[in-house]
Amino acid sequence: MIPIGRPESHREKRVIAHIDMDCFYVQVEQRKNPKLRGLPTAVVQYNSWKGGGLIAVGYEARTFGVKRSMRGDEAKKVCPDIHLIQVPTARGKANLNLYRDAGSEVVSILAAEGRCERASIDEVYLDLTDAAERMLSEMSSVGIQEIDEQVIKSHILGLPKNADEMDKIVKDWICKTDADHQDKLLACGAIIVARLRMNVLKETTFTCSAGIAHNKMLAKLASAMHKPAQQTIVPSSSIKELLASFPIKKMKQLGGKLGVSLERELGISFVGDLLQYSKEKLQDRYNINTGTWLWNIARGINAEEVQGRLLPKSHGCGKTFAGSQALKTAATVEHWLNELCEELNERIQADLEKNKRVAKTLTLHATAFKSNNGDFQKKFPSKSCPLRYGAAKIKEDAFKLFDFSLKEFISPQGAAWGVTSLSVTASKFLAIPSGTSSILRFLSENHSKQQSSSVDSDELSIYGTDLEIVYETSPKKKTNSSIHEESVICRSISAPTKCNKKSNKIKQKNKEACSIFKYFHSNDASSSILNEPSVNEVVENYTSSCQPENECSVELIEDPDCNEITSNNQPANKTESWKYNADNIDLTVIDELPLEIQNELKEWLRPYKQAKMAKKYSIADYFSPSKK
Ligand code: DCP
Repeated sequence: MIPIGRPESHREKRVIAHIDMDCFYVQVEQRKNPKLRGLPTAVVQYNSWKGGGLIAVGYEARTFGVKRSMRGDEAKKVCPDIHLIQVPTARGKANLNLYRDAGSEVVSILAAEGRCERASIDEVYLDLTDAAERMLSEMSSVGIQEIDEQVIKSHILGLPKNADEMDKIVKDWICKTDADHQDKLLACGAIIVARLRMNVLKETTFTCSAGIAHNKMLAKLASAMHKPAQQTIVPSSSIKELLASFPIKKMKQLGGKLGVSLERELGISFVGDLLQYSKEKLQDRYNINTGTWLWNIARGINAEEVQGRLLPKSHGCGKTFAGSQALKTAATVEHWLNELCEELNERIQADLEKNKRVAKTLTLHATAFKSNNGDFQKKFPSKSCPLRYGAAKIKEDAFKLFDFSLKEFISPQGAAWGVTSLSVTASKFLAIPSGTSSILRFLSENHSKQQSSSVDSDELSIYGTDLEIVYETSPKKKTNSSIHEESVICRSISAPTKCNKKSNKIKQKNKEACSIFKYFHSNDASSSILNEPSVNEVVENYTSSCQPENECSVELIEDPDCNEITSNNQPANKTESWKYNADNIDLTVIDELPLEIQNELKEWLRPYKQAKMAKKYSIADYFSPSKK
């Protein structure tokens, strides 16, 4: 996806580092078995055909010509002494937990100096602007005195290349007192990054490489330029030269169709070649955003912020079934989906326990072929639905998603098919409220008082204890699915048996209530924490939320491709849901709540945080049954 093509004006002097671990899986294996250190080593995929596909190649093996595109047998030919380590396996597929955990160790060390974004299993962006500014102001009187050897080994783009005097050239650049402010900040960034890299080495034994620049794009390009265990600095004055010879295909976003179009239609080979086109021309040829983004990257402009994110954005479990292994029956697909969903469930449960966050969306991706017609370009559609915790539910929903997609894939005539890869992903993570007075607890207590309800508030909490309560505003309806038969659903995280005992009671108590619960429940996408409609319900809700006349801002599916799940078998069984346009809520009522709750609410209501109206209502108005 092309990032938003924004100008970079407000923080031109940012100091951004991109840290990339060197031959990461190999280093992890070498730490596990130190005898492998210094020896040619590669990590191979689980599939052992022709010695398994190489997925990580150590630098010693690279000197023999071993490449990631090779299979183990081929690597043995060019490097007979190579040590091939097989990726650990579980449930008949690769288990990457060892590497993920090692990546987390590194992130926790790197996060010490500034905003840190975990970009992949072994890559991190850091925004070191504040740390560099601090260092610069501390040094302003005395200048940079001592420089670590690692800093002196930095590569600084645009400096004369004289191997004999490189140390002196770099040292002079780092310590230059009359350098401009931007370069001084980069010099401080380089010192900080060298220190962080040393810390990573000391604490984990891993080496990494880094790029230090004024934005993420340039930092990323630079980190790959000198590996392993080196760092590269991109002063503003060097950007033009760097991009003039930087192949567009090496830019992450230009590896696909857009890159091909630039090459074929505009004759562009290097990023700098784009300079010959005006912004208007690029916008006309592509679209406003892509055109602006292309115009910007030609000049090394990139305003993307480093996201403060130490945790992975999503968890995905997948497996490929190449050649004769392709899955050709629903039963084999179900078998593998079960395995993948088991693993996904374990990972999101561990994530929930450790990081106190829940995933909102389950997505099923697959690649497949079909036998009947020439439409072999047709992709197997990816589908999403709200994620319901629990292995059985995930399996059930994943299989339904697969079923929907398959029907679409083989329509209209139907055909024999084969699946060559399958994956399930949990994404759109949301922090769960911390502390004892969660919004639900607070509201439930107040609500209970107002309704003279005897619902035991100890049982109303999000994840905090055992139970979750979900309020459904619609009259009970029948679906083909057996997933949701109750209009109030209790969900148990740790004690399933307690769940159903009180559901009918609670259901009765809250049946007619029109409370702020429902407002939050139906207007905020995060309400999927509370309610997890089945895939069938999503079909209905999603279909209805796509109607242009529907004012409701509830969107149960957030599939970026707006990948509609069609409800082939579903009657248009519309439920009456609580639809409250966020613009019609007087958000100033939030000020009446305790501060902790206010903060929590503001997080939930982030998209609507601008209060649009003068204060007219009180919080009590939203509790009133007549308010509906
Ligand atoms: N990886 C994988 N399959 C791929 C590519 C990578 O499983 N097709 C894994 C193994 C790598 C890790 O991801 O060790 C990081 O990938 P990188 O592309 O960053 O490559 P390396 O870290 O292995 O090497 P380099 O030092 O070139 O970055």
